[in-house]
Formats: sequence, structure tokens, C-alpha cells
Amino acid sequence: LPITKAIQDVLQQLGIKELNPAYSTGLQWAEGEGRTTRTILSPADGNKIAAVSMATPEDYEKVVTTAAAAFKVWRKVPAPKRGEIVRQIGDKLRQHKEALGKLVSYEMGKILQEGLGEVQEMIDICDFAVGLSRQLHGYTMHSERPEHRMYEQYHPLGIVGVISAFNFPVAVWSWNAMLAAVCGDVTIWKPSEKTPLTAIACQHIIRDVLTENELPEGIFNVIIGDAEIGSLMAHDTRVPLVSATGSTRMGKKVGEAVGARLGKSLLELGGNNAIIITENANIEMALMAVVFGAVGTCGQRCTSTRRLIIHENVYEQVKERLTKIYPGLPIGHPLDATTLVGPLIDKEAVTTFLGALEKVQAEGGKLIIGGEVLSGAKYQTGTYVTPAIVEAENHYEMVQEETFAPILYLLKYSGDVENAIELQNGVKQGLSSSIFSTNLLETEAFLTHWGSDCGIANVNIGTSGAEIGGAFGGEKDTGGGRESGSDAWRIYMRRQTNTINYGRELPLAQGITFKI
Ligand code: UN1
Repeated sequence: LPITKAIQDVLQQLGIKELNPAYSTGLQWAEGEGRTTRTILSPADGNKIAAVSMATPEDYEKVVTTAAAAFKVWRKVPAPKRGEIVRQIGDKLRQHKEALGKLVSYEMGKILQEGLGEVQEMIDICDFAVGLSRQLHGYTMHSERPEHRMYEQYHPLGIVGVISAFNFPVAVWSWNAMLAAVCGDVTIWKPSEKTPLTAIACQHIIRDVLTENELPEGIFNVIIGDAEIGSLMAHDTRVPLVSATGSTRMGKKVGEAVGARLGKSLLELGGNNAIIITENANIEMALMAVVFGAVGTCGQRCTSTRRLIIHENVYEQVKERLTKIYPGLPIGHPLDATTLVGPLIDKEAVTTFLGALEKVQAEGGKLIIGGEVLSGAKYQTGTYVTPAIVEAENHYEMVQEETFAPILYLLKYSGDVENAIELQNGVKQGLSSSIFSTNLLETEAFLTHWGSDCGIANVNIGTSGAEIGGAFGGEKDTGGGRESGSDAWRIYMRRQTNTINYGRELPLAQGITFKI
């Protein structure tokens, strides 16, 4: 199928001409020749939107060498000046928000509003990073020794590897790359092999800024590859930090490889996020959050709502409202303004979705709505499904797992909020969580040290849709990393404690005397 005019316009606006790129070190692109090619189809309509070359280990070597040379230049640029480059990137993103948002939507399948939201996250992190570029603070301390001064500094770290997932094909890279950039690091980005075109588009935006500022190759690198490239990066001692987003299975592999060489890793892995609805909840408000969290991005956010823990006194009411809302959800082409639910990323994801529903029913789960693959003119790709709701129990194997699809498990609790919290915490993952209640005792209990064990715990807000200002990430199988807001920048720098003696004596710490 030919690419539609609308997408051609987008590619033109973003200046994308490369036929089958394999990697870019910022200004130049390496293409084709002797590399395997991967064809990218849009999950929205099945159109072929790109053919990319898979980078080879030799390509990787070239990228790392170029990045290492660039680091020597970039680290000497003062941090606020690095911030100025990021500011310009943010401006370019503003200029291209509509086009890039459309491309995200078309390549990944999330609806246009969410595609635009993703680009907005990129703009927000740029703004955040610009401010940060003048605030890479360390502490000063009082020395126990006379005429001594102690302080700490944060220095640039080096090459940062970024492995990103298809579901947020560009935002999660920017969270890492923009903070790393103001910190004085260079980045090598391996986007998901399912969504390389949006990565290529970002690299074009970056290239314009690099060219306008006469900056060298190697500061922002992108390499199109599969797990092999990710593994090279994870084992490479020249890459002091690897930031990886994706499944827990992938994250464990990366974390182990990086750990074995005592490198640093920042892992943002699976979630199994729950919303607790107590009998004191504003039910209508909760329903909005539940539906956005469960079917938004077709259930493919790491923060998607997967479990609903409902008090028995309001269980039937919530269930009934959901079974009324779900059939009315407009499912269709993500660029159609009326759509709320787009397609899954590919047919493999559809198989996983169906498999999970089958398994959970075999365990005793009751499918109450959805779970079908749509067919017909609008849905020829076979990637459109109807979001499912299943009544289940927390201990079921499938409920314990993260299925990257729109499946919402309804779980019932009785008695007090502690019982709900126990269910919420009773999974391996620990990313996002929330409670809907207007009772202060319940909401505060949820936020205590014996409350939610997740990295994100919200009150009267759903599990997905976090803002840039807060640190993003989670505990347990989610990997423990924190990205984007708060002091997440620290991991991109190396910390150094400096003690300076401005006297004429050499007193030792702890009062030790040592005469020579
Ligand atoms: C992800 O799904 O990998 O909180 C990130 C959210 C988004 C980020 C999700 N801001 O839903």
C-alpha cells in the first residue's frame, strides 16, 4: 500500500529522505549495503512506512568511537551552554510538534492526542533540562580539620546508552538524552526496532540544531538495531551508564550484563498497576481514570491500569458502569480525531492478548466484555481489538503478569483499605498505583510506608499520565530506576568529593598523629 499524502507531508516537513538508514552520529547517516533490511508497517493501516537497515557490530564500533571523541569536546562546553543547545532542540520540537506527533501516532498506533502529548513531554523535558543546566548542584560540608574546605562536584559521566521501547518511541529517549546532554554526556540511542522512523525523525531535528551551532558528530547518536546491539552496549565498558526501558525479561538481561562489569544501569521495566476504588470514592471520577488508564494507548503504557481493586459495596456499581462504557469506546484509525482506542503494535501483540485471555479464563477468570479481534474494512490489519474486562483473583498467574494489551482485571476486596493495599502490593512489579477515595484516613494510609510499595502512588488520579517534574520509575521487578524529574539527573554524572587544605599544617582526620 502507498503511504498517504498526509504522512508524506509529515516526512517532508521533517526532512526525511534517507532510504534505509542504519545509524547516525548526528550529522551523517550510514545507509544500506550489505546489511539486513527491516520493513516497518503502520499498525494503523498496514502501509509500509519505512525500510531500515539493521546496524552491524562494526557499525556499533564506529558509533562508539565517534561518541567517545565527541565526549571530549562536549564535556568542556559549560553546562548552561549545553542547556542552550537543549533549549534550541525544545524550540524545534515545538515547531514540529504536529508533524512529529502525527508520525508517532501513525508508526506506533497511539491516538493523535497521545502522539501530541508524547511530543509535549519531550518539550517539557527540554525546558526542565535547560533550567537544570544551571543547577547541577553538589553540597558543601564543614571539615573537621582547621583551614580545610570540603565540597562535592558532579562531573560528566561519558557515553550513555539508551534502549527505548515502542510504546513511547520518542519521549523516553528525550527524558534520558536531554538530561544526559546538559550533564555533559553523549548518548547512543537504540530505539525499538518496531518504531525506528520516529527516532530517525528526532535525529533530523537534532541534526539541524547541531549544524546551526557547528557542533561535531557523536554527541547525539542513533543506531537502528535489535537485541544484539543492545547487548553490545550492555557489555561495553566504554558505556558507563545504560538506561533501558522495556520488559522485565529484557531489563534483567541488561542489568546483569551491566552489573557484571560494575557499570550503572537505569531500568524502567514492567508495571502491573492497580487502582483501588474504596466505598468512599467519587465513582464517576474514578471511572474516567480507569478507562483512560486501561484502554489509553491500547493498554500499552508501562503505567497502564491492569488491575482494579474495588470495595465489595461498590463493586457491582463500578462493574455495571464499565460494561456500559466499554461498548461505546470508538476503536479505529489513530489519526481519526474521534478515535479513543487505536490498534495494538502488531499481530504478535494480538496473539499475546488472546493468549492471556484464554489462560486467565482457564484459571477461573470470567470475561465479561471485549476480547475480540476486529475485522472488516476499517480493521484489515488484524491489529484492532476490543478492550477486555475480566473478573479475576489477584493470585492468578495471568493477573500476576504484565500483558501489554487492554485487559482490565476486576478484583473485589472487603473490609478496610489495608486489605486493598495488600492486594495492590501483592505482585512482583512496583511501578504505578492509585487510590480513589474522599476519605483522608484511607488516602493517607495508602501513602504511608506500609501503603503502596510502588514508585508512583497517586490519590484521585489514575496510574498513567505522569508529568515531567516528578521522578519516574518503580520498585521490585520494575527495576528501581528513576528518570526525568526531581533529581534523576544525578545518575548521568559522576560524583566527586573534594577536600582542600588552605593552611600550612597537615592535620589528619580522626585526630590521628603520624610524625615522620
Ligand atoms: C512508559 O509507558 O514507558 O505516565 C512511560 C505515563 C507517561 C509515561 C509512560 N508519562 O503514562
